[in-house]
Amino acid sequence: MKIYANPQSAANRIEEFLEAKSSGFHPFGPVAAMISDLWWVMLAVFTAIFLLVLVLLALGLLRRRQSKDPQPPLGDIRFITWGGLVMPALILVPLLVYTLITTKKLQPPGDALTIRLTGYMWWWDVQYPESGITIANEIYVPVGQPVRLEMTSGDVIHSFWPPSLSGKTDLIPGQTTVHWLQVDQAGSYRAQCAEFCGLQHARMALLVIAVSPEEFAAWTTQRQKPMAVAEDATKQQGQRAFMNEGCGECHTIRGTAAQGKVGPDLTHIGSRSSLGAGVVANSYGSLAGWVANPQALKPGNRMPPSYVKAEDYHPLITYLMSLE
Ligand code: HEC
Ligand SMILES: [Cu+2]
Repeated sequence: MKIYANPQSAANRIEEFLEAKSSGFHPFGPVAAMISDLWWVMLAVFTAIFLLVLVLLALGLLRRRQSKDPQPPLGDIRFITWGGLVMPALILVPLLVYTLITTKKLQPPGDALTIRLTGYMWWWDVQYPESGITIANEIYVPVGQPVRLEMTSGDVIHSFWPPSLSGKTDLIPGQTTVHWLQVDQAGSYRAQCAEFCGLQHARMALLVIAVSPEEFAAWTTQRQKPMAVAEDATKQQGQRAFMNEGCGECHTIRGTAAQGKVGPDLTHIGSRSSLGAGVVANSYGSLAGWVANPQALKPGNRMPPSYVKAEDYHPLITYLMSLE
């Protein structure tokens, strides 16, 4: 896992998405492991019961009927007591206790790093209140540290689901749901919106990127800088175009007049691994394509087509890619 020094290389960003782990069968942290253990125990117990029922059914079918009585007696009361009351209680009560203990353990620990996650149609806003960083569609976390997620929604109900890190948690408008996770191994992990939320629900992905604590500290320092200084003429022209075309009505670039809150924060768009919440890997080409016609890459999304002048195109994209 690297924090990109050079935004030009699209290849490793594609890899990042392709290699992102996303299987609930391979937990990479304690929260996912607890859920997965519980699931395996339940699967084993209920498979055993299912097989037992099938055996009893087979025995019943094979056994020759003893009497010609059209209404056979209800059966032995002991069979009903044991099979209908005692056995289910012996199986279900321990499972209930196990589930309650797991649920208790799923409460976030006190010393966690807080991240605020807000779902929008169809992207994720990610804020680090302790360091004042805002990014979108990816969450950087330090390996081995509990992360407390405070989640809400800006429009409809969404659901955050990183299968190899934790279960699903709903993001509900007007409410804050709290959950936590911890990643034990550096790497990228895919998360997905798991609550149908409209046209582009399926393309509302999110990457959880786990880096070593040292890399995370470096990342934090780097992302805290407002990326405002467009040092050469091309980038300055690009920055002017951004302001003149109304992009700043919807997007924020910290340190500039662009303070819009309708779309993702673009302060560090140059280092984003993907565009459109996982639709394409971020590169000069895909960024130009996105700005020219966002509706082609992600039909129905809430960014209107832009009318950037031909001569402003290259400067605008160069400027945005330089916002590492
Ligand atoms: C009416 C509001 C609006 C305007 C105006 C607007 N955008 Fe967007 N933009 C959005 C929204 C909403 C998204 C998120 C779309 C999605 O992924 O579903 C977005 C996404 C993006 C992204 C992808 C960000 C990411 O992390 O995936 C870029 C880059 C972008 N816009 C650049 C621009 C530029 C450049 C302009 C001006 C030419 C502009 N936008 C104008 C609302 C807007
Ligand atoms: Cu959704």
